[in-house]
Amino acid sequence: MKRVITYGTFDLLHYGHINLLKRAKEYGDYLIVALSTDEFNWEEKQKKCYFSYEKRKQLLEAIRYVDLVIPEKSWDQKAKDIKEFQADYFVMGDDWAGHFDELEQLTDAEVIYLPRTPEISTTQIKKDLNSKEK
Ligand code: C2G
Repeated sequence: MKRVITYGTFDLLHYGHINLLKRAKEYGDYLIVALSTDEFNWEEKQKKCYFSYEKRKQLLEAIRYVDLVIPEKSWDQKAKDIKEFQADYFVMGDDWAGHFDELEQLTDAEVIYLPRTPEISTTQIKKDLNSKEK
């Protein structure tokens, strides 16, 4: 059983996120998503989520590629999570390329950065919605 772990806010959930989760799952049989809590998002990423952690968790749990959702409460829980959940792969979009390479020294997991889906982002969605309202 190969296990994969990934991290993110996933708000507003869109097909770029789904593309990432789909490709991450292809590395194994079990995909764990560490979902940023509302507090972590605000304190560490200055992101005010549209959907609460519980709602974002509910959405992720409905995705066929996702097997388990756990909370992401701090930047430095990744090595512990990888060990606790025996993850073989740590997968992120390549906007994070290079940021988590040390996990290959700290754990047995392979770090993989996958190309982002370029044309979609929550910021873009909000911009488009605002411009349509005018
Ligand atoms: N993503 C993607 N394509 C997009 C948008 C996002 O592939 N068009 C990927 C990101 O690269 C990331 C995942 O989807 O791997 C989740 O994206 P976000 O919710 O924006 O996550 P982020 O805020 O970058 O949080 O500790 C790591 C952080 O929690 C990552």
